[in-house]
Amino acid sequence: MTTPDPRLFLSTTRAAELLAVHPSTVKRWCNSGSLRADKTGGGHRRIPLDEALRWARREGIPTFLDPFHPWEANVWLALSEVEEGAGFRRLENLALTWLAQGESDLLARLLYETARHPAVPLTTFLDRFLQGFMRRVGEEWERGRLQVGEEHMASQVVQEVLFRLRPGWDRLDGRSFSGGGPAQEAPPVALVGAMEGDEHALGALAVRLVLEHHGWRVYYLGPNVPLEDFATIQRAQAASLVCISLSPPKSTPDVVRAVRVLGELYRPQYPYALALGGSVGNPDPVDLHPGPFEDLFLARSSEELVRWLEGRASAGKAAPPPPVPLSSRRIA
Ligand code: B12
Repeated sequence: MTTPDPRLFLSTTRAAELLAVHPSTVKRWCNSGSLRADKTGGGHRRIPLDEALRWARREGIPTFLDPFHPWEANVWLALSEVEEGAGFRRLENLALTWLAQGESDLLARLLYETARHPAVPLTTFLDRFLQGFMRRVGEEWERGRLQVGEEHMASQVVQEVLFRLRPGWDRLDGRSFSGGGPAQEAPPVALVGAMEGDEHALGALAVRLVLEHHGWRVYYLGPNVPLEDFATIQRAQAASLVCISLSPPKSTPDVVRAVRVLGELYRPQYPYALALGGSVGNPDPVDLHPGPFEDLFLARSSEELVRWLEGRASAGKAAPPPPVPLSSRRIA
């Protein structure tokens, strides 16, 4: 017989977190005998997870584990590992299992709840869990253990989750996703898209999400965006930041070309910083002229982007000029 995982026996604090009540309330329920708790050798209460969930259902208390029934314990253990700093492997395994079983709703819930978990900052979710999970989807597909359709299903689920995570996605009152209301200062504007010839969109969507969570208004241009379009729309929207995402096999030569072409199309009266990220390779500084940009930045993760933006903000970079109406835009 195997010993049950001790993490399935909750302290009053953990049970209180799960049930969204104060620990003293959990203790009161235990003392009255209505919520069953065992005692450790040291006299501390331990509430079995299944007992806590049964109690929650009986009392009509919703928990974030409800949508995963009957797999609550699997999700709980996988998230416990993340909280303990043991990484995302168990969560990835669960996500891959549900993908292979066609359980796309469970997969979406798992991604969504992980992203909202207090122990998982947004950039950690994107750079470690999401990127790692999709890397494994690619590997499983290469080994013939996942079909192309299942890889597409994973991409679709990720897109839907990245949309749901946008700040204010469900507000229908006309306020922007970046949270800037009519009474607030106009938010800085960024363009985000994937490199021309690159059909991978999730990296760019991840960058949009991070920028929106940092108060940017983002024009998301999608995958496979011609470099000229970045230049035209940057001016039309007076964007102060252009972010381009590259996925393999894109690499150093594509970075060098993007910087050169956008450098040629740059107009000093519409200054902006350029960030290229993802599969950027290791360009030789000799090949990569910094060009006329306010700043040029190469990154492999959303975490690096945030640190760079924070550095720029504290250095007090200039505010962007007012937008040019779309009708008056000209490339020359
Ligand atoms: C999903 C996927 C697809 C989907 C994309 C769907 C979609 N809507 O995006 C589709 C089916 C379209 C696709 C197509 C192809 N794919 Co594909 N794909 C993948 C897969 C499995 C996941 C990529 C992904 O979404 N990752 C998740 C995101 C969140 O991670 P990310 O992009 O790395 O972004 C993170 C960071 O890089 C960074 N970041 C990204 N961009 C930016 C930008 C900035 C500014 C900053 C700061 C940071 C940043 O932040 C993000 C968050 O951490 C990868 C496997 C892998 N190892 O990644 C293969 C993979 C990239 N694909 C591959 C291939 C071969 C192809 C195809 C050529 C297949 C074919 N024969 O048609 C085509 C290429 C089409 C084209 N012209 O681009 C190969 C590339 C191999 C290589 N070295 O060349 C891979 C590695 C799979 C493999 N193992 O073979 N693919």
